[in-house]
Amino acid sequence: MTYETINFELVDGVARLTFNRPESLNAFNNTMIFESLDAISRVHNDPAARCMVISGSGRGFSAGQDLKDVQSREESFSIGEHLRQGYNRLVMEMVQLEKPIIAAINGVTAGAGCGIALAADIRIASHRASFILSFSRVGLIPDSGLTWTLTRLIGYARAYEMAITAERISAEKALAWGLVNDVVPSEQLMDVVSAWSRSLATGPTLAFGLTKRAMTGAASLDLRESLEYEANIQDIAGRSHDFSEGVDAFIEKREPKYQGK
Ligand code: T3D
Repeated sequence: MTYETINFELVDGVARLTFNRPESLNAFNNTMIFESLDAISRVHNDPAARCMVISGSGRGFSAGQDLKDVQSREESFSIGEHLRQGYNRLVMEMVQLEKPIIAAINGVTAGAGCGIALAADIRIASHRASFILSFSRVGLIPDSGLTWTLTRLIGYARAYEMAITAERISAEKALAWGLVNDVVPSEQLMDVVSAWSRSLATGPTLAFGLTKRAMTGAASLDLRESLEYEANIQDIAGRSHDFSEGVDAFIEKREPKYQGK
């Protein structure tokens, strides 16, 4: 499938999705939402894809919902239904993708763009990146999973502050608050992300995916239930090629050759 609003490629186990509407700082129109969903489903279905990188072209990561599209909506338009059919599916597909997703946050990210960035597993930000919960500026509440992801990452007080002030949070503050894993000079961003993605794409992909399942699932479990959930999931990891390869490589004092299964 050729795409209008995103670039997508799969090279050496790394799937790269780049939002490509730079004239609007990669604001989401419906086409970009559905093309992104299609790209994620390709990553899900292709065993050759072992890691995913999401980024934006130009100076933005994503400015959230395209507000020019909002102006042309009919009166009967349901934002709730738009969320259910679009952003909600995108966030769930990202969280349920059992392969690591890195958000390479190249610039400003606002509104639903923040939701997409926070649905990734690892966030590496350029020093030029910033985060704005711009919803309240247009009279909305945070969506795209942010009431869940943001409060868990940085706590209620900071999340609520970000939501009601809609102030721009710098990359440095985002790092201090635990919103991103690292901040690097903008000219080094893609090199740093490539090093991460190469390493993840040659790692034990099944275990990386099961770790995501276990940690996401644990959010709604108590300790006893989490222990049982871990035991069940570890049973799956314990039957993998990569587990026996990892153990053999350790005993034989050599680098493991993981197949991701
Ligand atoms: O509707 C539903 O389905 C519900 C879902 C809601 C989810 C949401 O995401 S709601 C929040 C929507 N997003 C925003 O409110 C952010 C709007 N953008 C901004 O506040 C600013 O652009 C930024 C703070 C992100 C960046 O500011 P700055 O000064 O660096 O750039 P700029 O000059 O404002 O923008 C550059 C261009 O991008 C500009 O176009 P122009 O004038 O050069 O032709 C601007 O209009 C365009 N742009 C930026 N954001 C959007 C956008 N165009 C459409 N939609 C946008 N969201």
